[in-house]
Order: sequence, then C-alpha cells, then structure tokens
Amino acid sequence: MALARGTPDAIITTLRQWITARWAVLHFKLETAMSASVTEGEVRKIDKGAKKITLKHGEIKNLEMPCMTMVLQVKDAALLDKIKAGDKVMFTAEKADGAIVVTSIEPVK
Ligand SMILES: [Cu+2]
Repeated sequence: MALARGTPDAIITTLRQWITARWAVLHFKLETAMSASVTEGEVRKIDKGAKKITLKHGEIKNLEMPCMTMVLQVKDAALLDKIKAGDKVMFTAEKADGAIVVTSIEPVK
C-alpha cells in the first residue's frame, strides 16, 4: 500500500500542502471569474512603497480601456511580492473611488 510508506504525520502534511496549493489556484480562478474580467499585461516597473505598478496592458474589458502602458494602484502591496519587472501577467482591475485598482495579479509562464 503506497500510503503506508510515510508516517501518518508526513502523509497529513503532504496532503495539507497539496490541498493548500490547489485551493490557492482555485480561489484565484473563482475570484477572477466572479469579479472583473482578466486582462493580460507585462510588468514595466514596481513601486512597492507607493503600492503602484506600471503595466503595459491589453484591453481592460470591464473598464472599457484600450491597450496602453500606465501606472496603476494595487489593492494590497503583497500582490507585488510574486511579480517583477519584465514578467508577463494576468490581472484584474476595478474602479474604486475614481481610481483604477489592481485587485489580483499572477505571473504567467
Ligand atoms: Cu490603461
């Protein structure tokens, strides 16, 4: 039996990590499907202190914005941890208090 090879604790830890990883992917997909449409872009510059990102983005359908390079606010500075300048990304942006805010962003390979 394959499951008998690890200790029960090791098996539980592995399962837990697997579930956490799957959940993160699912959660991102759900979140993006439910709120704004996903837009593709390329990171030009990141300013973590100011919670700002310069993106060359494709058409943002939910905001009726054509392709351009612009500076955007991010909802949470932690969103900038997983990306760097030059990365191709998929992101969602929404209008909040008159400004456009990036609500989720993920690098794509
Ligand atoms: Cu724009």
